Amino acid sequence: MAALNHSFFTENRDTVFEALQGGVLVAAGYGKMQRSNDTAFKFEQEANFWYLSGITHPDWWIILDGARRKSWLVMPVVDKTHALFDGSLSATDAKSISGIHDIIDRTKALELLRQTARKHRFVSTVGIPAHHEHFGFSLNPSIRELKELLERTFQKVEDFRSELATVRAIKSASEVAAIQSAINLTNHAFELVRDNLTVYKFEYEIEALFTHEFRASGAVGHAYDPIIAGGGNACTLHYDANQARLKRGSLLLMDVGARVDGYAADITRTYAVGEPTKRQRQLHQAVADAQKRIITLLQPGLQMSRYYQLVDQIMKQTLMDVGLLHDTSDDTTYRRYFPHSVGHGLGVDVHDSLGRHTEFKPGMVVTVEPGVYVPDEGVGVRIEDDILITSNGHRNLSVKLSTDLS
Ligand SMILES: [Mn+2]
Repeated sequence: MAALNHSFFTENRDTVFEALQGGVLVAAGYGKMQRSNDTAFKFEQEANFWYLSGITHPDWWIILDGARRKSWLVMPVVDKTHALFDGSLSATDAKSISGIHDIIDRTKALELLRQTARKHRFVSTVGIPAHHEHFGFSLNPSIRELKELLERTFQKVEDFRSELATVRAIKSASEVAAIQSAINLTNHAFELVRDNLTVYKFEYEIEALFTHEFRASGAVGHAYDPIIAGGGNACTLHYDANQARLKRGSLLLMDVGARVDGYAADITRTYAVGEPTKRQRQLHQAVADAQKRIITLLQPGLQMSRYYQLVDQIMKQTLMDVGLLHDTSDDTTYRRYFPHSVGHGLGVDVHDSLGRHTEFKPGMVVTVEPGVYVPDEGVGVRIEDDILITSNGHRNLSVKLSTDLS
């Protein structure tokens, strides 16, 4: 696969320089997080920092001066012991990855920030992410630490997170190519699974096959924890234990995506294990039809609020058709059988924010993933494709993978 080179990150910074309108942005990469005792979790870089730099090592910072259109990378202090165990990134390598020529240390960076503060009262940073309280997440401390340092140096620190999300929501041709590579690899693995479905006895065997296909091709692996959910397990939306025995005569929901060149795929198919029942066929067909109708709606200029209204109409009709809803104004029942959003942006993050956009625009990549979940019947169906909004409509990037039941 064609790895992204420094011109990709230079192009990203050029886009962000425009958005900065002469301002200054200072952003932190993530630090390592403890897994247990003296071991760390496998390092995963903060998405915005990666988008701007391509650096996949911990504790680096980036400084962008929008007025001078100039960038600096700030190296962390790595002592000899840590360098021996974990490796470190040399200034030369950082330069060739990022295309940034000025690599400075923390002392130099503090000096540069103090100088900058004489000309700029405001500084922008990538602030603390939204939603973490809702999910009860602990946060990587690097973002807060940099923010506190900037607050000591500048009069005002502004959060540039949503501007960056707005910029990142519109994908360049190279980003679309990376997403397409991730999708092609994921589709290939889905086809292998589908064509050998009778061979597998357990969900984990299928997870292992996806992992093997992704790693064997040189991709970093899964963009998120894969969901391999047989029968009623599909009704637990974030089921990822993937341990259960597959039962003949049940449906199998798989929500899987590879990460290639930094970008995620996010695809769901629901297949029959053995001969499907009439009811299983009916539910699967209803979701497949709804998904096709929803994809047809997508075009530039469509207001997102209008899109969600139309999706609700289609999904309520779908639930009426299969006898699960009897009154379109009964939102409680509607939400019981279709409890999640119809989709999200897709990019570096598997749930990529669409920023401040309120309508669909060319270059956006979004998922379309309606589903119907009936715990009482031990069945869940979801079908998910990844759609690029084009100048005159849309293109289904994952269309080559059939949505059929087998
Ligand atoms: Mn998704």
